[in-house]
Amino acid sequence: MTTAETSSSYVRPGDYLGLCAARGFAYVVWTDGRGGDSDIYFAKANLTPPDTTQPFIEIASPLDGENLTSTDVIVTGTAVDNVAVERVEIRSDRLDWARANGTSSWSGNLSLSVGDNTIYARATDTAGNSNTTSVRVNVAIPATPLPSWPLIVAPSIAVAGIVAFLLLRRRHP
Ligand SMILES: [Ca+2]
Repeated sequence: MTTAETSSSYVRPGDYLGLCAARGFAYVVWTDGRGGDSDIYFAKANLTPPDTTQPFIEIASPLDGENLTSTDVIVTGTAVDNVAVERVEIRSDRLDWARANGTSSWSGNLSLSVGDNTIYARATDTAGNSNTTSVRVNVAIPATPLPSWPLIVAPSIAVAGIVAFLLLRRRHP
């Protein structure tokens, strides 16, 4: 704290001269208020270094580039932080953020649209740092298959048979 020692003539009571976050201490320096050759006092307090490291988050499912056959999807993943993950939120590119269940291991439901979708997941730590990741997926709903030919042909033959039977009865009562 050479700054405090060399600037004593400018120090006023209550002056706050230094925050040495790297050392984990705050230094508060003040005089006795009488002017002149006032003494300088140092107060040292333990500080928790601020958490400026953003969390890491990963989407495990669905995979990036995956082709889905339903608009309803369960999104799962993991998140980790140097201190603690406070919350995980997910959204698609057409929806607002919604809270996922869990933090270090999380999951949530999303309703997607047919076509291309981007799924985002955001982790926020207890200091407010956040990090977002995303995957792109495509949703294509399979077309309803046509009934197989026996289901079409068999009733047609049956109807034709009944009609023929009725016509023959009318000609030969
Ligand atoms: Ca952090």
